[in-house]
This record gives sequence, C-alpha cells and structure tokens, in this order.
Amino acid sequence: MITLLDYGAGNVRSVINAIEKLGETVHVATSPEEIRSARKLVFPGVGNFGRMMEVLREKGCIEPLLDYLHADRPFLGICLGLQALFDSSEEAPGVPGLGFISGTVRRFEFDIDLSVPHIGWNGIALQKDIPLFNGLTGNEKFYFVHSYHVVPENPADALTRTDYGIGFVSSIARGNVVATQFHPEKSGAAGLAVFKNFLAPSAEAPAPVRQSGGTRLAKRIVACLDVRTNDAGDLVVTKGDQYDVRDKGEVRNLGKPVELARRYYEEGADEITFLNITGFRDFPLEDMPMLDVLRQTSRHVFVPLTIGGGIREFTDKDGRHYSSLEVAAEYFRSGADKISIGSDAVMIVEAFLASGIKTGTSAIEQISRVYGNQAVVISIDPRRVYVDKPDGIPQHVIETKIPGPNGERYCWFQCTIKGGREGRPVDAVTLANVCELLGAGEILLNSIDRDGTNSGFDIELIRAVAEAVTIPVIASSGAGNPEHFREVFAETDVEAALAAGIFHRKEVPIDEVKDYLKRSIEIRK
Ligand code: 1PR
Repeated sequence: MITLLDYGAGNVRSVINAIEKLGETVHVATSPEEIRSARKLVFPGVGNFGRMMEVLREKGCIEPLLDYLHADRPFLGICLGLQALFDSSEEAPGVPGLGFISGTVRRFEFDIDLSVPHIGWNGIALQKDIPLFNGLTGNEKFYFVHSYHVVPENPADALTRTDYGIGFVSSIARGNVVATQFHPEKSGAAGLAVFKNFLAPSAEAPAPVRQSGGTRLAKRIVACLDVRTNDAGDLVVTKGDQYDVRDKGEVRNLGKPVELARRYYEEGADEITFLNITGFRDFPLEDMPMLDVLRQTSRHVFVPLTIGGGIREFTDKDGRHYSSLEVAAEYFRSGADKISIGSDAVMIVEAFLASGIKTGTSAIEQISRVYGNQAVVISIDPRRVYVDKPDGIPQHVIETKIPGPNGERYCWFQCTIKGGREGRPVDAVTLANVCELLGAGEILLNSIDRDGTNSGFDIELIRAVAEAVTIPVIASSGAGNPEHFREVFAETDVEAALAAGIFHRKEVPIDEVKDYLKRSIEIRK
C-alpha cells in the first residue's frame, strides 16, 4: 500500500493511475495522522509554492512530514513535491519551505531566447547510482513542466542534472528520500519504471549507464482528437476540412476517443489533446462523456493530456453559476494536465484591450493562479485576412509570400470564436501576447486555412506568433507528411507540432514522423 499525500491541487489522478497500473493500491492521505502511519509516501505537487506551503501548514502537515523525512522513510516527491523540501522559493518570497534540503528554488531567467516554463521531454544525467533508475539505459527522456528549479547547497544531494539554457538539478536523493522535478506519471514507460523501482527496487535489473555530455529538450509531436457527438448521439473523433466536419451532411466519424488516444500513446505521441469542438454551445459539466473520456484515457495513457472546449463561466438552467475555475477543476480531477481555452480567450483579450485593466477574474488569470501557468493553453483559430497595404490597419499585419485572391501581398490573422463561425477584430499575434501577459503558459496555434488540407503548416503565421511570445507554441493544422514537421521545426522556434487527420486516417503513423525527424531534430524516441 502506497500513501499519496493530496493537499488538494492539480492532477493526483494520474499519479494514482500510474501506481495502480503497476498493481499497487493507493491510499490518499489528507491528514497529519495518515502521513505518520505511511509506509511509503508519494508527494506530488502542482501549482504555486506559496499556496502549497500555506495549505500544508493549515492542515498541520509540516511537522509530520519533517518527522517522516528525518526518519529516512521511503519518500518520492514529484515537481512541487521536490521544491517543498527546500528552504524557500523565489515563487513565494518570505514563505518558508520544509527546509529538509538546504538550498533555494529559483526561476529560470534567460538572456537567450528560451521559453519559460520549461515544458516537454528532456534527458537526465545521473550524478550517483541508486536503484530508482534500474532497468533504464540512461538515455530516456522524462516529462518536465516548470518555471522554477531547485539549487541545493550541497552538490551531494543531486541525483540527476538536466540542461535547459543552464544546467540544473532535476532530481535529488538523500537516503530513502528521493524527489524529481520531472513527472514520472507523465513520462511513458520510463516513468512507470521509476515508480516500479520506488515501489519494489529490483536488484537484478541493470543500472543505467552514466551519460557524458548535456541533455536536450525534445520537440514534441502532439496527436489531436476533435471530439463531438454525431447525429446518432455517439461521441466520436471527427475531423474537419477547414473546420467543416461534415461529409455529405454527416459528421465524419474517425473512431472512438479513448481507443484512439490509447493507440497514439502506444505509437509514441508525446502528448494528446482532446478538443470538444461543440463545447462553445454545451455546458461541459453536463456533458459528462468528455469527463469520462478523460478518466478512462488517463488510466492507460501516461503522457500529458490537454482538454479544450467550453471552458468558461456558465449559469445552468437552474440558475446555478459555475466559475471557469470550477469547470477547469472538474477536468483536472478527471485526469487533464492542461486545459485549453478558445472562444473565451478572445472575449477576455477584447475586454482587456478595451479597458487596459487586468481584472484578475478572467478564466486565464483564475486558472493559472491556482493550477500554474503551464496548465493554461490558449487555442487560437485564426483565418487570413488579406489587405493591399499595411498602412492604417490596426491589427498585426505581415508581408506574405502567399498572395491573396486578388494578388494582395499583406495579411493579418483574424481570431475567430465558436469553431471558426464568427470572426473577431483581434489578430492572433495580439491575442497571444495578451494571453501571455494574463498568465497563459502555452499557445496552441491552429489555422483554419490549413486545417485538414495536408498542405503543410502556415509557417508565416507560426513565425509571427512564436516570435511575439516567450511561452511555448504548438504549431497546428495542415500536416501532410513528415517533411512538414521538419520544416516547421527548422523554420520557426516552436516547441511542438500537432496533427490530426494524417494520424486518424493512418496515412502517416507517429513513429514514421519521429523516425524521419530524428536525423536532424531532437525528439523523444
Ligand atoms: O472555443 O473554448 O469552446 O474551444 C473549442 C475548441 O474546439 C477550440 O480549441 C477549437 O480549435 C476547436 N474547434 C472548434 N471547431 C472545430 C472544427 O474543426 N470545426 N477544431 C475545432 C479545431 C483544429 C485542430 C486540428 C488541427 C490539425 N481543430 O485542432 O486538430 O487543425 O488538423 P490536421 O492535422 O488534420 O490539419 P472553445
């Protein structure tokens, strides 16, 4: 029996799922007594350092945790569960951490052009030999998502190091206490091996080789499932051509969401995104099938899951009001790691541009405050609007190599809402900028012009947005072959590329894309 400390933030579901997958039972602890009686304690953390320490203090968990750690009992901290062990964090000045490991937690600060948060799959360079990594080669990549990293005073506490602009300590070990900055529960087979070793280390499994040289962040390949109910009432994965998902009047049916997600995980997808494409008109908490899709998927899929569609505040037919935070919380509880906001982000940005005031009440601000910036993705659905010349156009205009229908050489990228049904005055570059300012952690950049065309990503759009923000950008829409992925990674500095149609129709499997890319691009094999 494993005890998992849940202080009430984020997605503990996926940690429970990973441990249960290995045949162990999990007891979820919320009280000091349960910490004291634990035999093996797992402490996952997400969100904000200050908030975490405040909750631990309120619940009376600090003393039992320290007693547990000082008694050298088996402990696995994950992400914020690692940072909690330190004296303090730049994320919450003045708030003391547990102080079990001397040192601080610092924010990534770069002079070079690297995105913060550090999101994605990166390697680990072992600093000492312990059974936690037995059975691995040492070449595996693990999933990271964080803006802060630990700095132990004593180098002997470092278990692994990772490079991202700087070299940083990516896990620590002191006796039976280990803690990782990366998320084993989101790191596929390599992550499950780490859990297995924590639960029951195998002496026979070979220890990994210590790698010389640095580690590198991999470019991510994301599989996207557009989900909606078809006319027969079944929840299906569908796919549009420039957002039109009907073929001869029927909603295209490309498979079942849970089955397809599992297939993509097994084929090597680095991340899976579900978009409830009619979410703008449904109320997601009544649309229980989507929550169920997440619950079922997260039982078998151990890479990050994003869910989008209908994330906004809502008043139901009985007059009960739900904040967007409550809607998002239900998704996180069901297994989502990130939520994606589409239509509502456009309305939030328009309101901000009109008033110039950060109200603190928008969905972006509320959700990022509680779950962290990395948990908030903005899905943009832009369409090209051609103009003869840039002068007098208030939007962000670019000169384009793809001329318009009347030979226009300039265009801007108009944001749309309700699945492309309504164009708005704000452009994609401005939208991305403002969303970053309000606390978004990542941009999912679609293109209505390219969606479903197999003609390649809209490099001009992607470059314009990626250059305007410091958060990671996921390029989406138009992938038709592996070369399109290489092109988008070579021509822009996006961190990830997403595709739907070619994967659903089995035209190009994910491993073929990765095999092609590995010659010139860092990827997770
Ligand atoms: O506005 O917050 O309720 O969110 C609705 C979400 O649903 C948005 O993220 C929006 O992008 C998505 N959506 C709405 N309507 C459609 C549609 O297709 N009719 N799908 C839609 C968007 C675009 C991509 C697609 C890529 C790759 N799908 O995600 O997967 O274009 O496709 P490809 O590789 O086949 O070219 P809200």
